[in-house]
Amino acid sequence: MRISKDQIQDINNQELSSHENDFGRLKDQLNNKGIQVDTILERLANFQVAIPSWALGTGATRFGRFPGGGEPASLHQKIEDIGILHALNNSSGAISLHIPWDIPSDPKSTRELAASLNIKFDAVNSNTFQDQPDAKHSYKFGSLSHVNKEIRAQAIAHNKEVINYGKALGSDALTVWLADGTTFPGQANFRQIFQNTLSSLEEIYSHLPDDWKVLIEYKPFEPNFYSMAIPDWGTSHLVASQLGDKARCLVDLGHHLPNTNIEQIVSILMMQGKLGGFHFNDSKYADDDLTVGSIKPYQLFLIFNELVDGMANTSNSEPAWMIDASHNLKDPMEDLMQSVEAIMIAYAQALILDRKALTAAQLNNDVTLAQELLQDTFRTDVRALVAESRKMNNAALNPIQVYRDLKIRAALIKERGNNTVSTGL
Ligand code: PSV
Ligand code: MN
Repeated sequence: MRISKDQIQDINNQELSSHENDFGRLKDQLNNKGIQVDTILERLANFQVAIPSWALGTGATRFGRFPGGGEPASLHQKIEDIGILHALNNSSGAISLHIPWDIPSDPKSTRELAASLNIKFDAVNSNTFQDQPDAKHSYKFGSLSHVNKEIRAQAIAHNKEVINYGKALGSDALTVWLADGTTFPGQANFRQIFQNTLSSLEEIYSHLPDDWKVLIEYKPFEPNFYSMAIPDWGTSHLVASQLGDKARCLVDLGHHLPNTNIEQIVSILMMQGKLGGFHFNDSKYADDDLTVGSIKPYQLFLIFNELVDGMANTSNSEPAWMIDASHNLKDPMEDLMQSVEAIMIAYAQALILDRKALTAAQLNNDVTLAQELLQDTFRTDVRALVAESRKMNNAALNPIQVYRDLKIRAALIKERGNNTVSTGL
């Protein structure tokens, strides 16, 4: 299913005068502060966040799953869903594939479909956290870190295969997230886990094309509850540094113990040129995979503040952005639109922050002024700015409203039925 620009424009027209009032007021307010609104609009319009191929279906907890209807049953249907999102918000122009949940068996037609919807292929993800039906060896006790060389070899071969799939699609990064670790003290030797993981990754690294990156994702616990092979940014950085320049760290917002200062991690990794990937979500307790910005929007803004500062003032190239959230209650498409909106708002706020004034306040140890500057920016309602950047690209002023007015979920259910199941967790 596709939606046309005309369908979007018809609904936009009903909102136009109210949007123009809101945007006009905001523009005046920003102009008065000497902010170049056009440059910001352009940066917002260029910002693309990848949608993972597993996020178009209903998620689950280990207690149950309550699917809605019309889930995409194939990779092509998933790409079509992302095409709808991208047509509506102009910011979802990339897909991140998870192998083997979504194997591109016909890369040429997959590439053609994606190109026709203006969608690029972001990082490809390997999966050695589940056993596949045809697998010779089990990953129950680890994959790249396993004590058994043959099992490590199977996991290495899988990662190389994922790189090959990515090459066929035009992707340029491999994300490795390992569930490896231990659940009980004494279960394994920490140094051996680290050394096996590193030497397996070295072999995968040697298979990377010259213009590729490997992104090393860390996570403190789950599914293992005593230790993880790559539990934190320090270990991720250690591994990435040992591997070489094509290896970078990946920050997933949900992969930190409560109250960790993620913005500081972002700042230091960017200073080292090592922040390669970013997974957005939000959480109250652990890796809750909730809608971005639904719980801690101020933290999201503070993180974006460091991202924008790092992109301007360090040699760190722009990280690969992806939403890594699960949708247990909401329509996945609506949830993804809410996440993208939260990301764009935080990004826009970070772009309008008076950075010169903040630096001056820091140099004067004016703590009060520094806080005023941050909070004044955070409390600025920039939604009309984000909407204007969409309007300039013929996308929806209000994506969720257009999605609902066009009754897209009902049309997807009509087309695909109520019982299709999307691959993923
Ligand atoms: C693991 O929790 C993770 O964040 C990794 O990025 C996986 O690829 C993804 O979630 C699976 O849903
Ligand atoms: Mn993740």
